[in-house]
Amino acid sequence: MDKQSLSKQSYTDLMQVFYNNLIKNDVDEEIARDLIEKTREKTGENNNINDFVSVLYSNIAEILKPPNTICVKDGVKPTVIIFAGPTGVGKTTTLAKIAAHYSINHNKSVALITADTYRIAAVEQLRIYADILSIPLSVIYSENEVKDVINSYRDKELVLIDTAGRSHKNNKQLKELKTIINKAEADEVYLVLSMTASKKNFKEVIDSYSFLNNYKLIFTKADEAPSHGIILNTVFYTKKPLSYLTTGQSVPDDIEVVDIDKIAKNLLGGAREQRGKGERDE
Ligand SMILES: Nc1nc2c(ncn2[C@@H]2O[C@H](COP(=O)(O)OP(=O)(O)OP(=O)(O)O)[C@@H](O)[C@H]2O)c(=O)[nH]1
Ligand SMILES: [Mg+2]
Repeated sequence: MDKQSLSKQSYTDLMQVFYNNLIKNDVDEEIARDLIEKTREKTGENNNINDFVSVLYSNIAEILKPPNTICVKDGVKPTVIIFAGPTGVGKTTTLAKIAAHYSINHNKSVALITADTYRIAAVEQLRIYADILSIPLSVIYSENEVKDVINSYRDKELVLIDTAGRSHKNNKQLKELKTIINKAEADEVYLVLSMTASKKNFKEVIDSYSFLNNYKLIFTKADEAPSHGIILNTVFYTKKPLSYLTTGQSVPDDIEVVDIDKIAKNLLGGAREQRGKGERDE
């Protein structure tokens, strides 16, 4: 038996340790069981710690899949992107971060549209970012205006549309969102979800957006989240691609493309607490 090999009992203990870690990281029990079982089947009687960990890692990475981010089309028409999601998750802040990234780092011509006229301060919030970036912002008051406003930005390369936060329990609001998304004929739709959302109602939230055929996932508030389980759970149930992760309130810095390797390793680890950015080792 080589150094890394384990007795049958130790192998069972090893599976239990990793199962417990997944659960501590808020991975759904069903997914955690499935992952451990698949890993056991693949590693078979070869009771080797390294094999077990690397197969489990691959099984997690296989669910997460490589990230799929904004693709700005070459051509005459602007790429139109729409952001949707529950209230207060960080849609507007994330849109501002992305607008800054494309306008400053990629030198793209960007325009913003907001359909959020529900909250008095919502338009003002976006107007401040538009002014700082010197990019235009249009406000739409009815779903019927969206196509005309998009057409007025024919000279732009990227048009980002913000929508009002919708309660997953409010069917009327969700219906309005559906109409806007249909009328906008956006190239890409992003569903923005907070990593601090309760594990209890996340399926309900996801189900309420099942009217969207095609969307990508953005996760916010990684800096405040207790674990990364919600990311794995959401991808597992929706089968939608991950895109960006936001890590704080600061515009434009606190956003990154999802790092699958980091998430998979995090899910395998036992530490529940995530450290804030200011607490990182230098
Ligand atoms: N800690 C943390 N806070 C964030 C992050 N992203 C956004 N926020 C904060 O979350 C709060 C809500 O952000 P908004 O961008 O207004 O959220 P929203 O989804 O547009 O909200 P509604 O339009 O009202 O539905 C603000 O205080 C943001 O600064 C993040 O990654 N981490
Ligand atoms: Mg908003």
